[in-house]
Amino acid sequence: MQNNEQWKLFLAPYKQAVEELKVKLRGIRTQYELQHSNSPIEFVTGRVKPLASILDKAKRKGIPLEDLEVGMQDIAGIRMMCQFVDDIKVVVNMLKNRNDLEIIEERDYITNKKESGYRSYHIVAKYPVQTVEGEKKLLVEIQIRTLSMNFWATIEHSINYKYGGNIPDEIKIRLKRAAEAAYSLDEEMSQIRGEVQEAQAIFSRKTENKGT
Ligand code: 0O2
Repeated sequence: MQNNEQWKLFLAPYKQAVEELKVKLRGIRTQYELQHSNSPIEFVTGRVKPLASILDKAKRKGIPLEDLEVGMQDIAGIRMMCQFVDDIKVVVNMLKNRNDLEIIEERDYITNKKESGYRSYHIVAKYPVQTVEGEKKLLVEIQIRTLSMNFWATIEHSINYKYGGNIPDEIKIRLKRAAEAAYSLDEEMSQIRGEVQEAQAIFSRKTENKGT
């Protein structure tokens, strides 16, 4: 692949996969809301990896550009945020039961957090996209994490970017401490999960009544 047009063509089905999955997974959240039950999904985001990051990662990991489709699992990326750690299991099981996803790998960085302090549950799945040439099964990476894990990962990602992957030791220590604080926050919230969900149900009924 040399020119911009060829890259655009290569990335188009990935963009479609991300857009479709965002709609589908946000739809699940809406269904929970309409049923007046607490949704295990707080919000869903998605992105196609920018070309510069694809080239950078391919170089770093020695992936030949002609093998990107099989060699790079996160060109299409979806993130699903949950309020509570226990919701993550519910979301993972829901994804496993979908007919449009074929799970091929799971990485549990919650039970086994990364050295950096990173926690998240990753699923790599094949997702069928209808293209001009017919159906194409593409790899998508779905990251499932709590709001607290997401806050930490977003901040750490920017700091890592700022320092080109070489975060100074002093900041690394602070980030590890922040990761521990994020873990404690998840633990504390899990302890009062019932209270939180009851309050949210009352609040959503109140705002709904005001709207009618
Ligand atoms: P971006 O900008 O999110 O697309 P590797 O990429 O080498 O870390 P691998 O085997 O390709 O690992 O897949 P893995 O472990 O599932 O990690 C891929 C993605 O997980 C990363 O994508 C990040 O989004 C996230 N991630 C993994 N480790 C960390 C971490 O220590 N801190 C943060 N903030 N995120 C992490 P990219 O390619 O880094 O970038």
